[in-house]
Amino acid sequence: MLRHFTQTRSIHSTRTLFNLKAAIADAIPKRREELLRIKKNFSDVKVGDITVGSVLTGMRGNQSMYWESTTLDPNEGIRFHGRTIADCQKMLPGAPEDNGDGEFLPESMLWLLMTGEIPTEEQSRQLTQELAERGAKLPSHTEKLLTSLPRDMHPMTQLAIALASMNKESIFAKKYEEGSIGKKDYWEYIYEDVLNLIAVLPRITGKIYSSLVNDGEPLGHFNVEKDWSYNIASLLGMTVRDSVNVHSLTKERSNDFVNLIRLYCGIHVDHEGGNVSAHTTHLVGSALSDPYLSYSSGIMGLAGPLHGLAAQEVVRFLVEMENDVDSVENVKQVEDYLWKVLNSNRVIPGYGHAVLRKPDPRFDAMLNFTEARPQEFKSNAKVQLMKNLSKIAPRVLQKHGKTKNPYPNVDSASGILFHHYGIDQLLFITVIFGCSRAMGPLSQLVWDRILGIPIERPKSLDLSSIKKLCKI
Ligand code: CMX
Repeated sequence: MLRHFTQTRSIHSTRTLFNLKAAIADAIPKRREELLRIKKNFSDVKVGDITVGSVLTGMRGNQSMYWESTTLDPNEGIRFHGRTIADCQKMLPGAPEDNGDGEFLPESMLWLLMTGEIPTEEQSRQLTQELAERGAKLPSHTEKLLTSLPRDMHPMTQLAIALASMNKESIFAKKYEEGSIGKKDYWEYIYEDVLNLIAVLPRITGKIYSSLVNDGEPLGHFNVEKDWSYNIASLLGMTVRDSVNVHSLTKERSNDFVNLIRLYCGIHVDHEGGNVSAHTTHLVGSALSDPYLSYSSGIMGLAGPLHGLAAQEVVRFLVEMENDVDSVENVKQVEDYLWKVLNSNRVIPGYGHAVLRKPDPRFDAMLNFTEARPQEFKSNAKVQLMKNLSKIAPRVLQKHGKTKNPYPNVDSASGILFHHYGIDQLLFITVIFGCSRAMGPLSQLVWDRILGIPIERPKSLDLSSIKKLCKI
């Protein structure tokens, strides 16, 4: 179902601050004081025991990172400052032109991540406008660099390179080099970089996509009056106004695509701190590398097939499976295909999770998007296969007996929905994930500097230390 609109107001703040930076500044004294008090009085409280098993299995269950905005419950899924996806769909403001019928704006989510508060309509609009103003121009050196990259370079590599190149624009790096700022002020410059980085992502994304499909010629233009997701859609050539409308979408289908981007980007922003892209951004940022370098590193992690690239792999998988089976309704043939993959010691992309132990609520949200538009999706065999698979694959994976979570994760559905509307460049799909994921880890980076979280430096163990601990 589409979003049920609820008029909201800031739940903690008694006064309304329309500017995000001012709202963050307002929240700082209380948060700093709280954390300082906890550090001073409770530093000896035990969080848990780290086992040799945890050391040897990618630090599973090792609770050792502070993360402000999101927590992941193995059974319930993600919460954004305590709110579920369904809460966010009810409470976060959407685009004014949707009159309460569309998805919430990722900008509204960004406000929630950064402040812990549900933004009012006005606050959300203000942030949309601020991002549009900041994102109107891509630095010319980054634009030239992107133009010069080989067309067949993976789009995620192009995204990482573009972001790293913007380190030249970093206000934080400049101020730090000048020696003109003290620790307490770092966050203000990190914030400026973070907002500038998020703002320019639609442009980078559009540029990478146009290189892939249109010889680098723009497919649309950036409209400063419109929201961040709309501009992503336009620059992909998917809107009726502001773009060449590559697939001749009707107004309604184009609006649906814009809302798909809003939904997708709104719920992919963060998945607490331990996932590879978020953790990498936080780790690199802890060395005071600026947000461009930090998030460029996060993107390189997101580009791994066990993480974000699974979205691309799922589409490839569905395309291949559809060709292999007589009918996507043929359960026996689908099962046989899955066994063939498992028996050749490969993973089924889009299934399993390091933390979740139930179906991913983000997957359900993407599925709901299709259920709300039955006519749109009913004749797409790949979308039907994706849905059938979500019932068949858990049974097969359970029988296989290795995977701790046999259920679909978010990557199961997302790519194939973009593909449905015409984004058929498989390698490109994860770039849209990269747009969304910026919001969570980079909000954390702002708070890391506000709270003075130090450089991250866990202790490693060599084999002889482990043997000694095990008394071997
Ligand atoms: N298909 C086949 N085997 C799988 C599997 C899957 N989808 N998921 C896990 N397994 C296997 C693991 O490879 C592991 O095998 P070994 O013991 O031989 O090493 C075993 O089951 C146990 O793994 P686990 O503890 O259940 O899962 P992990 O925490 O190690 O890994 C994840 C989690 C996501 C990497 C894994 O489930 C996977 O590879 N899934 C497929 C790729 C994917 O969809 N990734 C996207 C995740 C979401 C995201 O980050 O975007």
